[in-house]
Amino acid sequence: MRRINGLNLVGRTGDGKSTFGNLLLQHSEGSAQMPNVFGEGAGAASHTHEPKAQVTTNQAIGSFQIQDFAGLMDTGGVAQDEVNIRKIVEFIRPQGTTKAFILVINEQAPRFDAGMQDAVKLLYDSFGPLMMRNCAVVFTRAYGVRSPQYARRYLAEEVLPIMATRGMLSTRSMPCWQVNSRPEDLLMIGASQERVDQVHTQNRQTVLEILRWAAALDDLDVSGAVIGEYDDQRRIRENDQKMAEVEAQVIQARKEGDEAKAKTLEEHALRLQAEVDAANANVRAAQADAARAQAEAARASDNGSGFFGFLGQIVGLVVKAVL
Ligand SMILES: Nc1nc2c(ncn2[C@@H]2O[C@H](COP(=O)(O)OP(=O)(O)O)[C@@H](O)[C@H]2O)c(=O)[nH]1
Ligand SMILES: [Mg+2]
Repeated sequence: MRRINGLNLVGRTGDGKSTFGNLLLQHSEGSAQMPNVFGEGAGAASHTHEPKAQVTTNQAIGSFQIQDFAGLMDTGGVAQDEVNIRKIVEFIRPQGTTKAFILVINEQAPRFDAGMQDAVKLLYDSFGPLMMRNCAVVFTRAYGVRSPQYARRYLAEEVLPIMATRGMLSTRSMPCWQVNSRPEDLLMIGASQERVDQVHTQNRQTVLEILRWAAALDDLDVSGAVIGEYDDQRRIRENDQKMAEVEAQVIQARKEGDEAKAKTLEEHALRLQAEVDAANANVRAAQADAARAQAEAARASDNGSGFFGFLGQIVGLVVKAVL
């Protein structure tokens, strides 16, 4: 199967997924000007729109398929959310693997509230814990008022700990970027053309960074994604099942005296075993990470929650290190 390298844009309606998708297309190709493929703005923000995809190739980095989806946490409510997330899962699963999920958040009104948490959790429960390793955040409408440190802190304090308490695999270091996807709008508030050009240049650098980040990721296996029903144990069972089938074929070939066929099958079995071992190790590592993150989050809320809880932990660690 041709590898698709999907970059999946998810987030709240109106936060700028489609506009950012167009920005990715515009800057990923050499100097080519891509038309705006993804419908932007109020009319296009309808909560029922179908997934849209567009391939883009950067000679140095690779080919990616930008995939734009209807908004999470839509005005259509929880039921519409489920419909939309089902569409995301059904669209991506047949692709076999995917590259990355990009959670798009409007920097001017960043809210990781209960509805958004539910939506992200549903995605997580559909694609599995490894999804979080292929996940990043892009803050849109970043007008330069909030620093990159602010963005990272927002993630570390407001998003990742909540993910952990909601049982999602969490790290303190999810990559994030800031963009202003509509630099021309700055002219309307009196910015100079020079400033606009600067933002274009920054956007281009950011887009290339994101593509490089995505290119370096391991593919995420999505072939077993079912909405809300990701099941590690089932995946491990399925892998073991595949192995058992090939081993049975080897035995059968030996019985039939077909040593050449048995050898070929055995080589196949060895390759498969390596794949299965790697997949299982990944799943177990993700489970261990999730358990650790949960325990950490529980400790943090014992120590007083949020930033100061986190600070307390760091102080605790430093004290331990000194002792
Ligand atoms: N100035 C500015 N406007 C943006 C930015 N991102 C999105 N918008 C505007 O916000 C509105 C919603 O964006 P859209 O991409 O349709 O959001 P979606 O529903 O998440 O796909 C549109 O009018 C965009 O022009 C940004 O980075 N800067
Ligand atoms: Mg849109």
